[in-house]
Amino acid sequence: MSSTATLLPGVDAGTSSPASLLEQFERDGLVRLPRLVSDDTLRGMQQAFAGRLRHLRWNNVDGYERTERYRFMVQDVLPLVQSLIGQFVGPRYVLCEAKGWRSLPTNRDFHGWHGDSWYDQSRVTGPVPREVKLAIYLTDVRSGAFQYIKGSHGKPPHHLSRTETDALPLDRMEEVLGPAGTAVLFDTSGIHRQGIPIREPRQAIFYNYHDPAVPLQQEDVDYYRYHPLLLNAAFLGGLSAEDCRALGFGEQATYQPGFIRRSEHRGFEAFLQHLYEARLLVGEWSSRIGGRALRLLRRR
Ligand SMILES: O=C(O)CCC(=O)C(=O)O
Ligand SMILES: [Fe+2]
Repeated sequence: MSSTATLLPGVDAGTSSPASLLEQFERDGLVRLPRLVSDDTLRGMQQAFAGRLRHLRWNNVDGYERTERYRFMVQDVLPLVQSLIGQFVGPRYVLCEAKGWRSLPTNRDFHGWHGDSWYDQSRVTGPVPREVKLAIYLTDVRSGAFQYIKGSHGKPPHHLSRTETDALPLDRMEEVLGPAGTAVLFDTSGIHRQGIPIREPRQAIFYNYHDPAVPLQQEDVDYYRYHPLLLNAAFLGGLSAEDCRALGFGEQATYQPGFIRRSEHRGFEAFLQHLYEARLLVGEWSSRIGGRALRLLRRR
């Protein structure tokens, strides 16, 4: 985990000082950040991500998750970045989710324009609690870019109806096209989506920061979204007290002991499990039979 200074090596004090980035973020709800990671780090992130995209997560394989047709989800990607977030979003914010996805080519607006719903809107009725995401592209993005309506943040987030979508001020839309390594920070209450058409697969990771004390909407409690981060000890050297706080060390607000996620595919999973057991059994028999045949051959 690096400090702000080392994570922002290329900040040009003239045009993108932290103060001007902050001003832009407050006004528009999003800000493109200077390149946050070195070429080597980016390559490492791309390799690690590609490794997780090789297989569906299953049994002893830690791969991707698939719950929809157009995206492969990778959970718990390493939180490599901690930078200006504290300044941007205040002292109580914690990295609450680190995940990325590979989006597949399509013309379908499968996600649609929305603000991210995450907190319990029946219990939190005052000002919209701030949540920000830091997005980093791992592939060059020439289509299917992240799109954001500038200045639309700060209102209770929801999925937009057809009528609301038709009335969107698209002249205020920022489209974040850019090479791998492009980073953008956005207030998730602002209206956004992945643009269409997506002409080539896009890989991106999204780090989510909010105050874990804010009550979550029921659907995210049921799913155990924003579970405490699962971290790799190899990367946890030399952390400052602030790094530890921002990573949620000791934070139990969202922890659910013994959590069991309800599966929507129980029958199908049971079927696959039986099939796999049958496969193991066949493997065991064939190695026994093979071993016996080999012994017989040797005796001859
Ligand atoms: O994939 C995208 O570009 C949009 C992602 C998004 O809606 C989100 O992370 O909240
Ligand atoms: Fe979103």
